[in-house]
Amino acid sequence: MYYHSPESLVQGFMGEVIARNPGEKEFHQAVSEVVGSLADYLIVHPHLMDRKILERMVEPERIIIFRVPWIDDSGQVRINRGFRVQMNSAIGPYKGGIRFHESVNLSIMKFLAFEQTFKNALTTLPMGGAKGGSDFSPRGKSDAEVMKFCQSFMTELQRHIGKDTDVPAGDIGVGGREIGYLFGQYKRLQNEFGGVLTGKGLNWGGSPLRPEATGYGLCYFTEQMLATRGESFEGKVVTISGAGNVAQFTAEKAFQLGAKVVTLSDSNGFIYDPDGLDAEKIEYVKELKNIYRGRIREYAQKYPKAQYFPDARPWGIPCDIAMPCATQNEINEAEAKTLIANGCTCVAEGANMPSEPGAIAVFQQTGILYSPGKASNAGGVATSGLEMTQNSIRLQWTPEEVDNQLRRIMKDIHAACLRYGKEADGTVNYVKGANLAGFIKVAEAMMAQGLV
Ligand code: NDP
Ligand code: 2IT
Repeated sequence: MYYHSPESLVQGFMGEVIARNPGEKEFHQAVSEVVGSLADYLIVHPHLMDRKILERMVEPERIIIFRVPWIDDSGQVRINRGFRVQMNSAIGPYKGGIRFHESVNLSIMKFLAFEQTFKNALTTLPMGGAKGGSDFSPRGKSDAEVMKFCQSFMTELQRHIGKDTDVPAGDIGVGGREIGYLFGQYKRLQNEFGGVLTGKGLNWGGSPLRPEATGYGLCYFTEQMLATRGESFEGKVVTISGAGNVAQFTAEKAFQLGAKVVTLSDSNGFIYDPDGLDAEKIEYVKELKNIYRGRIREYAQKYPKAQYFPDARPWGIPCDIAMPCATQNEINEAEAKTLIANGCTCVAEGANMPSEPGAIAVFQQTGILYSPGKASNAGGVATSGLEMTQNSIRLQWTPEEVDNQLRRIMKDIHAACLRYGKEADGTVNYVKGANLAGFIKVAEAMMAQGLV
């Protein structure tokens, strides 16, 4: 298919994607954002279109969908659906997290696997793209139920993964506890102790700083963005959504870098603490969420100066920097306008695709610093890549060594965004920069490897 203009390319290509993948709205959204960034480049590189590189990139190499039967504590039979989308292995083994959440469906799995392919290419490490998960939610389940579910899930998944084939990790609803149960079952079935999952415990093959890595990396990337305008975290008011892995360590690093973090949230509401979260309060949140598996509203009971807002998101609270760290499509166009009207000058995404297209347009039109998740949250999977390296050489590095590598990687990703995303007027389009840099690396590998 020959396209005369970038606009006709986007329209024609998206028409085909939508017709071929009906109803997969999150997948359409993720592809549309990428294709929009690539169109100018593709028009002047027609050989990539001739070889249908883009068509191949939106067609997963393999999708596995499977039944996950288990028995709950009351003796009832439960059936969930398991997924693994192995999107692209051009630059390394499939790599990407596993999400356990009631909303999980094929569209969400495909959007996440697609994003992961570009993100992993940006990390500078050799990792392909994948994502998996289930419509099972660990929330409200006992440890025994979570273990039984994980064992059943892995009983099927183990056939399709391996340390040099596909290496899953955590995501929403999958943290250290779930990775432990999944790893135990894999090891038992395969009789092999290896780096088949990342996010493992420190004394059984895990990497120092993997739990911290996504949030810390997000802050290192944001520091780089702020530095382009001669600014830093020092004295800035930061709003964060989510209260899970990414949100907790984003809050911790932002606080360490001198910011005042005033919000956290979960799917029921958000807390606003006008005094800001300090080290002790962040420790409390970690304990509340990771050990007691409580709700964020309990924060306002523990710290009465904080207010809890049920059924609301934190974007109405005035801030300098907003860091969405919960889930996809959690900032809409109206919320983006409110953020800007209240003086926000930087939005750095910790979650995957947290901003709706209308919100992204607002950020870009007003010229604030805005980074897409696939660039700014790549520190998590990058540190997973470092965990794979440590597993391969059977060594464990120190936290300082891993932190230095993480800082270096986030700097390199930022530099790649500048290289490919700098506009004529000197501003940086981080969406374009990240998409183009990731695309070129994967496309070149695909071209070199022939039609596979
Ligand atoms: P967690 O499960 O640890 O925490 C998720 C948090 O987001 C919880 O506070 C949860 O609240 C909230 N949340 C989840 N779904 C929704 C929803 N539909 N609406 C509102 N709030 C919601 O997950 P992570 O912190 O690991 O992941 C957060 C985001 O970061 C995701 O987009 C993930 O894909 C992305 N990410 C994660 C990485 C990692 O290394 N873990 C790496 C890169 C990106 P509740 O308890 O109410 O569900
Ligand atoms: O979205 C992501 O990058 C993750 N959930 C982390 C994936 C990984 O393999 O560490």
